Amino acid sequence: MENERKLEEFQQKIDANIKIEPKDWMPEKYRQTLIRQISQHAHSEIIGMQPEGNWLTRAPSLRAKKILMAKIQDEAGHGLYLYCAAETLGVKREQFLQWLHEGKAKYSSVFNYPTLTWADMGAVGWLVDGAAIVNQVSLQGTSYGPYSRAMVKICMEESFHQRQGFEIMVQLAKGTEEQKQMAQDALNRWWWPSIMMFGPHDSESAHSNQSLKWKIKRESNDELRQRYINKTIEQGHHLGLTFPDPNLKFNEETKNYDYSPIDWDEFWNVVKGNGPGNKLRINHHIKAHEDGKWVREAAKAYSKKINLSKKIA
Ligand code: BYC
Repeated sequence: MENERKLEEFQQKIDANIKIEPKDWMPEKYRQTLIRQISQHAHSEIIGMQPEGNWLTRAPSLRAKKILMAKIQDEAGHGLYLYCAAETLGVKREQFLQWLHEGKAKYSSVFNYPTLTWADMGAVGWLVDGAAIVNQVSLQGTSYGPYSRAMVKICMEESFHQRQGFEIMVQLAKGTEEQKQMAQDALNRWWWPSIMMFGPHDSESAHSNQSLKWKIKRESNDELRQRYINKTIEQGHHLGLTFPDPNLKFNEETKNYDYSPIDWDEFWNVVKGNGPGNKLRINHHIKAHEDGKWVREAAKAYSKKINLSKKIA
């Protein structure tokens, strides 16, 4: 009875758009869902640095290199805010990383594709960050306070990232025939993976119903996917590029773009660890984590020393 009353009060708070804070009572399933989603979101930001890091040493100008470096640093910062938000739910960062390394935690499927040319830096910024923004603007309204506040800061930086990518696409699309081809090829390869970022269709989404009821998610996978498609098509037309989907058509009745069926076999294959870059990404993360062990130990030893000297003083 006591639990039922608490659950009812909890739902009333959610319905009244009152944020849930770390010390508030929450159903265990709400906590577990947030732990899963926020930590996966953090892992996506961190693993997402790898495909772009691949081009840092080969950026075509000092300007392009500085901008790309700043963007990648921002992604690291986003990962750190999100790990902090997830830690408020009672799980340590080391645990999150262990789940990632053991394959128990996911990260966005899109980061398992390779970045083959400089145009991919444009397509990742334009499409991948563009998709991420649509999802994250919606998540600013999530019911868990620390996650919502992290999203507000992250979204400000993401809009700069999307523009960085679009600028590269504009330069290439308006450049030589060969550069235009590079831009087209990058769009062809990143279009479908960016659409898959929003997750399975609503009818197949295991967590959506409960997450929408608890306002962890504010809009469904399909609603966000459609918004992303509608806005991105217009931008692609501005670039003079074509989308790799013959069925992409504006539907006067629904005021949305219709699109071809998504290849869910490909999506689940990548999610299950068999995409072109899954092993590379995880192995690289494990190595970087092991290489950084001495830094973490030194930082801990230093903070112990500081605390000790404070006690003595
Ligand atoms: N990839 O019931 P569903 C960035 C999984 S990074 C892999 O709909 P949910 C950037 C899902 O986890 C921004 N797995 O789940 C960084 C679940 O499996 P589990 C990344 C996926 O959670 C660097 C199962 O499928 N953004 O911006 O209600 C450079 C069933 O799905 C994916 C976020 O992480 C996927 N794409 O909804 C550039 C956003 N989709 O966990 C850019 C935060 C689904 O039961 N996350 N799955 O084993 C979310 O908004 C939600 O978690 C999702 C999925 C919409 C992704």
